[in-house]
Amino acid sequence: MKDLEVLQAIEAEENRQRYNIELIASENFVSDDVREAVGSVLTNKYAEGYPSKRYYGGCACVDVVENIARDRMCKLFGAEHANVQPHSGSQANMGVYQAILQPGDVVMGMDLAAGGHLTHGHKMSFSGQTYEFHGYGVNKETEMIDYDEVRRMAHELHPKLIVAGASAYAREIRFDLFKEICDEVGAYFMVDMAHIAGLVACGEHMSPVPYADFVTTTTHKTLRGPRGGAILCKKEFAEVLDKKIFPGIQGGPLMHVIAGKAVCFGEALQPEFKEYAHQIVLNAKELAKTLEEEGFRLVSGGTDNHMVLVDTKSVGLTGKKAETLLDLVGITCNKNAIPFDTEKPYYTSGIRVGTPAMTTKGYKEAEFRQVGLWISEVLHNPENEEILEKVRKEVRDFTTNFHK
Ligand code: DSN
Repeated sequence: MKDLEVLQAIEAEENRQRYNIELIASENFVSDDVREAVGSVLTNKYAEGYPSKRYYGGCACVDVVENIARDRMCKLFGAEHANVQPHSGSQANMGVYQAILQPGDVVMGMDLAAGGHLTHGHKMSFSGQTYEFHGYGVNKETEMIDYDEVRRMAHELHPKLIVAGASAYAREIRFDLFKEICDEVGAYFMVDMAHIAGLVACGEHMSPVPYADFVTTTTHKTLRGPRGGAILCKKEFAEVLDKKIFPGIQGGPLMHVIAGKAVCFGEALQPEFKEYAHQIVLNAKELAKTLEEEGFRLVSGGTDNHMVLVDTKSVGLTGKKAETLLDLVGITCNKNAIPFDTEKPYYTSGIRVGTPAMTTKGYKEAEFRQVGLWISEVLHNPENEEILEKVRKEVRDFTTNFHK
């Protein structure tokens, strides 16, 4: 690259990814093939429309790519229809809302404060500003979704749509129960499976596809593809959904990213990916066990998926302080609100740690146990410079030897 200013920043980020332990639950490391697709000449091509129905000439090659992506995604999840054009998870969610809702319609989604996502009705997001969202949370004792409470709210509010899915929830989501509730009140059912898509693809989490009218996702989290979004739906909604994505809310699709999605779905169809997804869950359970043994309180007491939500107040730290301390020693995670948090969102009372990225690097239970011990050493000794320096060096030595 001739642009040295940009090159230097990219190289610095390459180093950060090489030597840090990446525990952000929504991040991953894509394969060289995915990167090659995303960095390909397909970035040069306009292709508004859909395969065989484009508004530009010269689309024969990108038509092939988009068809491969759609077919593979349907096969991977056993779905009837796929739209692989959403630029992001947020756009995927917007596309579904616009396909079936009118402004002001009543919708239920999981509260951001309880582990939901901004686009599930937060007042600062288009979702909460356009529709009348009502947030459901988790039970105060179990810190898990209270399906009786969701049912009670649904019968009271008569929502047109119920949204399930979360970005900070470590337990299995019972899509079958959500579907029962939707049927009782005549609501559409949408699942945002962005965080768990890779687990769903491999049977490590209940699939929403048999139950939901629409399933949205991102492709870059547990699914380990390029940064982007996608939607699955039943055939009956295919036309209205496709029209909402284009021309409704997007123009030209990012064909290079769609090529990356096609490669990612192809990889996720391979037997090795099943092993990978299984290992993600084993690793999360090991990390949870280690942290619990080390005296941390875990939200909901453990994990069923790829992440662990840690109550850092249980060792006297805000989430922000914990995130900063771990960053100092080369462990990257994010502060995260925990249910019924009394701290402001900038500080929070917890951190979210996830296993997808380091499982890609080859970590198994033994490595994740060590990561848990380092987290414990740091967060139990926040003022001890000597210990912080010792862990920083241990992490650096370990990643230098272990990471490819
Ligand atoms: N922002 C993502 C996450 O980190 O969970 C969700 O889109």
